[in-house]
Amino acid sequence: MAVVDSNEGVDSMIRKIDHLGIAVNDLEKSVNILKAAFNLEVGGIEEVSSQQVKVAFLPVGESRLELLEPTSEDSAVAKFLAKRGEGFHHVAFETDSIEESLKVAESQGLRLIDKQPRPGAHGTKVAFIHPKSTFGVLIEFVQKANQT
Ligand code: CMX
Repeated sequence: MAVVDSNEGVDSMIRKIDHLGIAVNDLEKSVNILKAAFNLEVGGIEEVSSQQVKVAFLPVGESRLELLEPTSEDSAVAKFLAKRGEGFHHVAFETDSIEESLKVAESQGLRLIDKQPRPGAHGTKVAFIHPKSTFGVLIEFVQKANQT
């Protein structure tokens, strides 16, 4: 099997793991458990209407945990909870160019859920790659609000 080991021509940069997403049934209860057991702070709670979720971010060093509770039965996270129960939901890579990252992922044969970025929490732009093309792991690209 060929292994791609060259980034020639790739302009976008994955900066770090921005967050790990965990699907939960009860956001408040789960946040309280993480605060008490691991002495974590809550960076912010927000409803992301485009994704039909309520989320809480808990910084851990340079990265964060994102707890997700669905706000609608039709949402991706509600379906996930019904099928698999609470647990690890996605890994989010911070990129400095979400459009470029999507282009590269698609050119490498990955299945894009979002061909165009959509609004995420805290004014970010986000886009997802289907877990069936990345060994069962749902991958999110995040571009911070202050980048073009
Ligand atoms: N991680 C790994 N696998 C997942 C998954 C996840 N998070 N969610 C679903 N799957 C699996 C399903 O279990 C199913 O597997 P099997 O066929 O082996 O049973 C497969 O993916 C496809 O499932 P599906 O029924 O065809 O599709 P769904 O309707 O469940 O949708 C997905 C799956 C990934 C396309 C959808 O959840 C999606 O579009 N996700 C992106 C958006 C999102 O997740 N938003 C919430 C986060 C928002 C935020 O972070 O703010």
